[in-house]
Amino acid sequence: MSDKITIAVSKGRIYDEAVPLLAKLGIVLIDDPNKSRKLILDTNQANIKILIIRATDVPTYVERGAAELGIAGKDVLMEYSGDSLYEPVDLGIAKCRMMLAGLKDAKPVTDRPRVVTKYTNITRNYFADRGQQVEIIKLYGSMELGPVLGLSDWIVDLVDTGNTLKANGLVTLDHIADISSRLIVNKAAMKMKNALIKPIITQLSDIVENNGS
Ligand code: PRT
Ligand code: MG
Repeated sequence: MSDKITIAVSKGRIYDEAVPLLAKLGIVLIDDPNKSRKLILDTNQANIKILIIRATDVPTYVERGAAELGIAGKDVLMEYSGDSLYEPVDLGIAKCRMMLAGLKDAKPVTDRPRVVTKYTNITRNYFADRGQQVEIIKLYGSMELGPVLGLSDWIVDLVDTGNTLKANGLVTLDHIADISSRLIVNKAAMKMKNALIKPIITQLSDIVENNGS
């Protein structure tokens, strides 16, 4: 059995908030992804590497065992269609809310409102639960433009400060889910490398419960 552990993380806000958490476990990055083009980063522990990939790819790498562990937003996990991942710890980082939003001075919507989003599964489930017919239009970014340019009535997107919505004349209409990042674990690795993975889970849970101290 290999004693190597690879942790998949996305660059940006998750990486920025994950680094201090990992440091509390004694896992310290040697390479800086903001200065290096390396995608597999060394840490101070010879058997632990950090993989830097796109946020939406993290569940795929972990489910298929290319990485034993990963850190992924609940939004990405809710949208992901695979179902064989363990999700043992809510890390409480990169927090935001999944919201339905629309134009501030919107006209009443038609019987089949159009919704732009990059989260088509979450949006489909949300409206199915409410028994409301909608037309879902997939976009990969700048969702806020949908209602502004008449592409859609509503958007489903993540909101943190609310500044992006406000700057585009949009208001929130409903709260769909609270979002934070989770530790995810490959199922086979959980069995095969339990001696390495279990302490990481336990320590991370303790750190999060004690509010990061
Ligand atoms: O950028 P890339 O396409 O590679 O991937 P990504 O956009 O998924 O990565 P990144 O780093 O932007 O987001 C990673 C994770 O951070 C997401 O999956 C969420 O779990 C989490 N997160 C937390 C957020 C936000 N807060 C957030 N505010 N992700 C995105 N946003 C965006 C939001 O989509 C909107 O465009 O920020 C804007 C709104 O912010 P406010 O502060 O103006 O409300
Ligand atoms: Mg982004």
